[in-house]
Amino acid sequence: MFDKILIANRGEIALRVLRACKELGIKTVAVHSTADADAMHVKLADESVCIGPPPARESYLNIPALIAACEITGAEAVHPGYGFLSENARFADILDQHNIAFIGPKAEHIRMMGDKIEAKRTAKRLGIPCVPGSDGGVTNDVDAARIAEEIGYPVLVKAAAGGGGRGMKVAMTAEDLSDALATARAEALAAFGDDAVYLEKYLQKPRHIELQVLGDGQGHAIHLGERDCSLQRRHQKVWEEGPSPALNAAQRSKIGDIVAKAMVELGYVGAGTIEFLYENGEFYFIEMNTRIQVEHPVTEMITGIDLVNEQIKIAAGSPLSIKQSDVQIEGHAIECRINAENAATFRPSPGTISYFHPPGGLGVRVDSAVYQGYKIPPYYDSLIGKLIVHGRTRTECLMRLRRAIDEFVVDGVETTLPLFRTLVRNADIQNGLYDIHWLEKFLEAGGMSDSA
Ligand code: MV4
Repeated sequence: MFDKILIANRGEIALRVLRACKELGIKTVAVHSTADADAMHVKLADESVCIGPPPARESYLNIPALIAACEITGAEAVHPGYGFLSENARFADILDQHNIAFIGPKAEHIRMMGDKIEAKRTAKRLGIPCVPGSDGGVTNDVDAARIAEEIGYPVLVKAAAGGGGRGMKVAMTAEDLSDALATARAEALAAFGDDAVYLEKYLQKPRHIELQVLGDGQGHAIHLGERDCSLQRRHQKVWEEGPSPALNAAQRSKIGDIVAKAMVELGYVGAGTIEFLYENGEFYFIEMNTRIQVEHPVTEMITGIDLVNEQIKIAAGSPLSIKQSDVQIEGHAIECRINAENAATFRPSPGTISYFHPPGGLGVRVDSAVYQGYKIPPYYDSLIGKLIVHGRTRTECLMRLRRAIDEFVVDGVETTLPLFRTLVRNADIQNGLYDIHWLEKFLEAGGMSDSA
């Protein structure tokens, strides 16, 4: 096992990783920008290193500074958290060249899944059901038009280097296709420096359902059920829950077995998430994330498995200690992302937290790195914390969530808590009847206009 881990991140995920290290008896090194000298992850770590000025590019994304911090402190491994360098294959390669372990998958798999065309080709080869579409990229309008006719309109043009919704354009009919291709290509080139695009059948009312997996690269891989992340705004998830209100145990086990077998065949190492669109009872692979995700606590609450602890043990070379039959989905969990933003307009509200009172009690978990008197720096994301609630049933979970939200007090900055107070009382949400467009439609219809 590692003796010392450097945590290449900030905020609540840095604390989350730190807690897993403490439980394993591993020493921790925090890194921080000059804007984060007062951050909680710095206070709680055994050691800390300042790695640069506030802009992430010069600190949390500064690979030479991170390598130097490892060498100065003698850290043997780096946990990247999510965001920043967590899906940077070059960073994984450079750590390897310095004999420092990357707590994550092989660089080759990060690279493969970062290219959405390659990811889809791999998924298809491994027997994972995919959205009907072009076999690889489309290079000219004539081929694209022929493929679009085959799959049927509407079609979606997607950037190979994309993900998270950037560089996507819908063509409702053949007349729209050439514009959609040109716009998607231009956006992809500007955003990613790569204009490769591919085509998919456009699914109009899917849910976003993702499966958590763990692999050890030693012949074992398991799935840990799904999270339903359909409630999002501008590709930012807002509310995540598991199990999905749309699935039953047989459906879960069928798709779960497919992805677990695929991960064995791939030799996947560590934690990963296979993202699907789900419509009319069918799963369609869209992407794979090769990191721990923001919403991982949903899975932890319904399985009782500490995913970060598993990531660390796997990176240290241990074979998976959990068999598929050990994974039992128990009860229901919901996570709300509490951001320092106006709950109706989503305008960021940085500033000082003058009062902070998180909720508690049975089945209530708050993953946060803020404290009373903490000044939220304007340089990074606006996540104040995550409220995760577990209940024996979805109904109990919703009751408990309603109570926990009402108990949560954050003063000094605006937060998205009022949004959750509204959502948890909404009939569609209570009935689990929502798709990926539900929240944006609800907001456009003035669902939060009283709070604006
Ligand atoms: C789609 C789709 C409909 N059909 N693909 C958006 C982000 C990227 N990860 C994939 N995305 C989508 N891909 C096909 N073939 C609709 C979306 C999409 C979406 C997906 C998940 C969650 C929220 C979304 C919001 C808008 C569009």
